[in-house]
Amino acid sequence: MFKKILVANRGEIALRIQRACRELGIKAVMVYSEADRDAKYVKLAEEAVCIGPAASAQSYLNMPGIISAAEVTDAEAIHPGYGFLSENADFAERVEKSGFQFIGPTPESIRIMGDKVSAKQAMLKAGVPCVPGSEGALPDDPVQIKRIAKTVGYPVIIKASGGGGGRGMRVVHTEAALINAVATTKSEASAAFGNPAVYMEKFLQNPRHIEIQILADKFKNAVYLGDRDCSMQRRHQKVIEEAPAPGIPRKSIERVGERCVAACKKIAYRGAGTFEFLYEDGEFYFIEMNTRVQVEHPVTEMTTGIDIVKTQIMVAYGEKLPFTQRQIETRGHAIECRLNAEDSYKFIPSPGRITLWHMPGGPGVRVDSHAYTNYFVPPHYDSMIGKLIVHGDTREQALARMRSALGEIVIEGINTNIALHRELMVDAKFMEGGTNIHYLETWLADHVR
Ligand code: MV4
Repeated sequence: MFKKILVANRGEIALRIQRACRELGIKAVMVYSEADRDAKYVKLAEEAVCIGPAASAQSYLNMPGIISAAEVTDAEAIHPGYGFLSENADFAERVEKSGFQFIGPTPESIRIMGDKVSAKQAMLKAGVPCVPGSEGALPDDPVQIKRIAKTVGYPVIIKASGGGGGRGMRVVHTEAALINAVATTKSEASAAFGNPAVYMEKFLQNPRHIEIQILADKFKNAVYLGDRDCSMQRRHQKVIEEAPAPGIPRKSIERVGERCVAACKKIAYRGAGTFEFLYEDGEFYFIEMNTRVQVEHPVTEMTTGIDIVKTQIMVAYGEKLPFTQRQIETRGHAIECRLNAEDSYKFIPSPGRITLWHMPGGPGVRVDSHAYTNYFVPPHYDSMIGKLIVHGDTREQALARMRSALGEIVIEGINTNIALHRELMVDAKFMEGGTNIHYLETWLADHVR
């Protein structure tokens, strides 16, 4: 096994990776910005290297700085976490060219999935169901664009090939608006992603966001670890995630899971990955693949008992997956609430000193956070300061445990979204299960003056 891994990230995921390393007997080298100098996981680390000032562009996105840190500390591999450089194919390539193992898929896989047109083409070819739409990027000819839209049927959505995660999209309801919408999306895409290519899909009006977690090794073994429902979101930021997705027949999940596994084998995918789907009227439609460990991975760890981060490290080293699909069983229900340093209803970020941090416990309760009493939440990064995850035998038990756990939480000194979570856990529609991607935003519009 690796003797030393460099963790190229911050916050709760840096701590999560450090814990996986410790369990595997691997030394973790942490890199940190000047704003994260006092982070506990930096003090707890075997080694830590300051890679620059607070601004991400000069620290957590500084490729030469991170690779130099790996060189001076004799690390053998680099774990990118999520966000920052985790889905940057050029970084993965530079890491490997410098002689380190990138803990993630190959640069080629990252590149294919980063380009949404090539990702969709690869998935279509591998038998994964996709949203009906243009075959590849849209042509320039307006007559042809109109013909494609007519075939797909309005409303359609124009998406930037270089986009993803909700960036660079435009819904079009009529032919009259089509050509202008395509032109605007193209010029925005060109400016934002350096790639003007756009594609078209049928616009699904009320879907749920369901994703499939997969793990694959370097020997074309791949498994799926079940599904997650991430429909509770606001402005493309997930707020609550759960596993399994309530009300979806297990047979449907098995079918789509098997398609994802087949696709992984076909493209020789390795590492952890997530297939994102829209789910509407009983059908799955692939939209994007994420080639990193995700924020919400713990709900899957809780229902499968599999340590996703440890497995990422093991397969990156070259070990075979230690389980087959038949050995994977999901048990019970898990829910995750993202804990954000922000106003519960206005969503204004609330960095600053946490004067009291009291976390819940008890059966089936997990807290993934780097925060503590007296921790200073820096203003330079994402507002997520931790995650509260609960597991129960049933969704009802998980909900009860989440309510109880949220009741025990005390965070003083900053504003948080705990009050929002407390309200959502007693919301009749959420308790019923199966709310769509618009539910939370509609709820907020009705509940917040
Ligand atoms: C869509 C869609 C409806 N129809 N595609 C937004 C994020 C990006 N991953 C894809 N997104 C969407 N694609 C078609 N054909 C609606 C969304 C969408 C969405 C998807 C998942 C989670 C939240 C969302 C919020 C708004 C729109």
